[in-house]
Amino acid sequence: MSSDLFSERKLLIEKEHEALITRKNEKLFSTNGVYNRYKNPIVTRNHVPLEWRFDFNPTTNPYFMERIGFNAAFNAGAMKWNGKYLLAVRVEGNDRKSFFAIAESPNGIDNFRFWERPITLPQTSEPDTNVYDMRLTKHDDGYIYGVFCTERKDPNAPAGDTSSAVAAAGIARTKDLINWERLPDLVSTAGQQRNVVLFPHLINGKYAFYTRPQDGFIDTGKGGGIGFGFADDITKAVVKEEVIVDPKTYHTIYEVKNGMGPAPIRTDKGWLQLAHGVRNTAAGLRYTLYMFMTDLEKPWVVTHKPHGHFIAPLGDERVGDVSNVAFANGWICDEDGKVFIYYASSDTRMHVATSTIDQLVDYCINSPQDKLRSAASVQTINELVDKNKAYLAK
Ligand code: M1P
Repeated sequence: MSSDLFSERKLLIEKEHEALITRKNEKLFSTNGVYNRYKNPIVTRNHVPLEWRFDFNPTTNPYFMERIGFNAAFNAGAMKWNGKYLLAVRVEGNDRKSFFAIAESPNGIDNFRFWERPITLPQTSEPDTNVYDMRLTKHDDGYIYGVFCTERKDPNAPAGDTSSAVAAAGIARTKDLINWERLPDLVSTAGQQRNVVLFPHLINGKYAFYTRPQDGFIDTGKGGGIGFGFADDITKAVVKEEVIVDPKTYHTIYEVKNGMGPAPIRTDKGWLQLAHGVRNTAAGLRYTLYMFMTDLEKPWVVTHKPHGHFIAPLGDERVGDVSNVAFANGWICDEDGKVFIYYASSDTRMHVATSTIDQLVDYCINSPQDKLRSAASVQTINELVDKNKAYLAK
């Protein structure tokens, strides 16, 4: 009886899993013309390999029950590797622990399949309680770096406080994305660091990081926004000084906090940057993505910054474990200028949007800036109406 059940369930579950992974994705029409969304999420918890979830031995698992459950697959770093589109996915188990696992696609928009095993991340002398949000950087020094958040219980938390944590930037490097060398965590003057991104080139012989200094685990406190700093040695990375690249600002979509997304993309007009901004609402925090460009020689200097959000959670994307969140820490630029923007919705699943370098540069340079007041926004709209009237009257 149980052997029939085992076989029946195994057959059905394997069939559905394969159908999900090989499902073709469909590009959706874009009214804004800046990027295209796609119909299906690209990686979900249901993409997690069955071998990580089920015991395939009918003697020890006669009901073919799931032994290890997974809650979410989101916030993925990304890179092109041997012609394939790779995501370093934050996979979260039902036990709330996240880890990283590589999922690979032949085309960047569907058929994402996890490699055989999750990444085994070596530990420092202070073991991580939880790790998440890896940014991949292919560095000039020949290594691929994964910079991620490592979270540990706050040793100064009062007795009974089982939530307070300390977040730091963990650093690991690899040459094959399978074997990883763990380096010491980034040391900086801020109490806490999340959303740290390694810049792909040395600047004046130094490693450079985008940072997000903050006082507390949730509150940024006097941490002013996205920062930038240098470290002499990546094997003992210390950032002594951070300049603020993009400050959190009153009444913007990054009023409460912001954080850099993936490592920037170089264009002949400057570095394209993707970040997230957080504002507070009566319904809780709202995370959206925004873009800006920085100077080619001084990648900490903002040159162009469109107003408002670039991608906000839409429709089903708005609901999940942490609702109303769009978050991105990975994108891939093809040789022909096509850009794959990998974003997660509501801390639950991964999506892709596609665009091109030309479109994104045009968006950054030609969209109006945020003038920070309603009356100024109306003035900007009127300027466009006047321009259109003059053109259409010709
Ligand atoms: O829950 C939303 C996001 O919250 C954090 O982002 P930030 O550090 O900017 O607050 C991160 O934990 C991120 O993983 C998460 O998606």
